[in-house]
Amino acid sequence: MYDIIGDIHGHAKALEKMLIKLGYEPTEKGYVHASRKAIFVGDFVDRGPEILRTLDIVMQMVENGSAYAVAGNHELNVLCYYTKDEEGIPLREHNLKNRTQIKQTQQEFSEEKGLKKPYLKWMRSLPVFLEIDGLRIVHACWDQDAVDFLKQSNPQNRMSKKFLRRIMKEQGVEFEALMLLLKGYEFKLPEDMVIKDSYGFKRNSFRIKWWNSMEGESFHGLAFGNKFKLPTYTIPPELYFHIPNYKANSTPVFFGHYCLDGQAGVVAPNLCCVDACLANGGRLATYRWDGEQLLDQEKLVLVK
Ligand SMILES: [Mn+2]
Repeated sequence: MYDIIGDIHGHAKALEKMLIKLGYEPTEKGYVHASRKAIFVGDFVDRGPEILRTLDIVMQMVENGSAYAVAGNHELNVLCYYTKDEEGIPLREHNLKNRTQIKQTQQEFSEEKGLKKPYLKWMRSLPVFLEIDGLRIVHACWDQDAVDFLKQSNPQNRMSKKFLRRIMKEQGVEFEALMLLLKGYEFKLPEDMVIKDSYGFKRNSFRIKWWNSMEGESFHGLAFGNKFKLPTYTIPPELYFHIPNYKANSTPVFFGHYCLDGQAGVVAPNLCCVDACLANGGRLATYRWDGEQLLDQEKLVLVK
């Protein structure tokens, strides 16, 4: 059975503490459990103090069959930052905001010449989504239409250079589908409203929970957990947009990304967010899954 582990963002110590707590043993082939496998929901890089050590632990587990992993939006960003288009221009602009976001990762990569190449290669090998033994895993949002579209357009289900160059150039349906799975839905604020993200950069959109309806929510409530100063009045219905409902009888989905802190875990009987916001002073979360279709909050394990 599977242990689904949330966003790590370079916190290798918390990861090792979690693996030990779950009964994985350090061996020559990395962490191994006698009867279970780990599944990582992505976002290994950026922010934390030991990004390469985090990657080493996860990569070794994946390579030796002790774990699966999917890509997060931070892996996507790192890949686009270091991948150039046909004209030699990086797929992700090297502006202040993007340079700030990648800072820790870049610092660790630059400690030694040639260090980043194998890590980038591994990130390009990560599946965008995973369906396995009655489970679905994606970094941010399981949207069936987006999954079906990507299965057709990108059957290898990896973020190859060719795939990234194509979607970044076209900025079309395929790009939108990938963004939906790795970043989820974003709410675009009216022109006169601006917020700051956790890095202090101004934004006019923010992530919203795809498993909840917008009806009756305030701007403040919708921007859950963020330190944004947003009005507490109810969002006018003309600003709602439709988010497809994930059916209650569909396969359980595990995802990270939302930095839910104390709210992490089972958000619907078949939906579980395992990101308890380790990167921003929260904890690392894992759901221990034993095949159940109705998820149980008691099966969430947390470490500081
Ligand atoms: Mn994320």
